[in-house]
Amino acid sequence: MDSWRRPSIPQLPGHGPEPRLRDTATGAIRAAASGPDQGPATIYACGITPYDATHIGHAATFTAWDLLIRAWLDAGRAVTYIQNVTDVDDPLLERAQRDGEDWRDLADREIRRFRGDMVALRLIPPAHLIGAVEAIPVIERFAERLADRGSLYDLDGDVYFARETDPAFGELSGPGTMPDLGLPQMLELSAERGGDPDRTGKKDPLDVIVWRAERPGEPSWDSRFGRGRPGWHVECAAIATSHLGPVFDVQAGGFDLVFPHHEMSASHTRVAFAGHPGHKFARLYAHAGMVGLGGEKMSKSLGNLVFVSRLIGDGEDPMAVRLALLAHHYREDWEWTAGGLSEAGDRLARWRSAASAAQDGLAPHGTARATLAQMRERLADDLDAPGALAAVDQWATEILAERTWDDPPSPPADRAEGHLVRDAVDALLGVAL
Ligand code: 5CA
Ligand code: ZN
Repeated sequence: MDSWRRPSIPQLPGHGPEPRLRDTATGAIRAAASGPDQGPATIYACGITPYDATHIGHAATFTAWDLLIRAWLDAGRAVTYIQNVTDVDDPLLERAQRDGEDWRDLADREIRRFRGDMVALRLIPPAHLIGAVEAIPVIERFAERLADRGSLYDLDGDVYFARETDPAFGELSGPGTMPDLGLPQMLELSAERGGDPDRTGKKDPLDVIVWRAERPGEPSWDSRFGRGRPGWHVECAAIATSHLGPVFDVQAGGFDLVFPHHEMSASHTRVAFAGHPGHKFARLYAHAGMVGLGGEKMSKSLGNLVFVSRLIGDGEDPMAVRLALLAHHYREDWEWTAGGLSEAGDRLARWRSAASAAQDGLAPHGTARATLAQMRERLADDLDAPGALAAVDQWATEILAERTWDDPPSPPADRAEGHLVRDAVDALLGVAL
């Protein structure tokens, strides 16, 4: 499906360092991508299930990956970015049913709205935005690989993945990893997040559906597994590997996707590509904290949502919304508040005044370059956006203090200095001043 319009990205002098990121599996902070001789940096970000508008939690998570992509580009790396849209799945069908709407109309409307939100927030679009429905042939081919390796079984027409066929199951979140989930927690999370651990007849309660047989009133497609629709984890495994190959740099999503979603997609891929040499699926797993409202995780099922489109429709500056997101480290769990948004608005106004003063030459020599270096250093260190914001705050404070001088400093010797921080804020933070 169509992606969205790419924002302009100013060229900055020189390059920033290669970004480093915390890997959920090991807890280690390390280079987010393998060396440049291995080709472009590659990232697969799990996308929306389009049954409601983009809320601030989604926006915060996608903005984190946007910072990573901007840091890679600034480091001189080419980037291949893939994102999916889960445009057929239980929650979407349930919402369409509840509202008496055709599920396709609901998905199309929300995907259109999502694209608009992404453009307003100046997020770099993926090279390919891929819907589950359009990817059905790709998913079927991937599932055939699983079948060829004897890892699928039938239960009353539904096709399940036998996790016992993957000896490395748990590599992301099982015992010995940082999340260190034991079986009881895995069972609980599986039940909470779309699984069916209690269904009788399964080989293992954690086994997941790869192909769900047609149910009355549900959409379905023909396949070698019969009429039906794809499971959720195989959707992302198939889309990611069809574009990025069996090994890529970063698998990204919110923390709620660690288990079962990312564990299962990785497990599917290990089995599907058994025999392919070396490591499989993502080299690094990046997860963003959960944004809450009123003491609970913001979620479509709980209904405690702040929509990006509504904020913007109510006249909020999208750049203030973006700054409100960037005020929190991406791995933090935090609460959306009106106060946070108004502080972001104040910061934006301060930065805008400082940027015009700098353009008028009211900046002490060298401060812009030092600010750029600090921003690059902070962002390359596990996307420390609050640290980068603090560097720009300090620059703005110095410039706005200069304005009160009776005898302002002479215009910068280097004319580029006058708009350097404005360009850096744009290129690295995605905030247009
Ligand atoms: N379609 C699947 C992924 S394949 C899905 O999880 N869709 S979603 O619409 O529920 O979420 C889209 C992205 O936003 C995911 O990365 C998810 O982890 C993240 N997300 C959802 N709720 C929040 C929240 N409250 N705070 C931060 N991120 C969130
Ligand atoms: Zn996914």
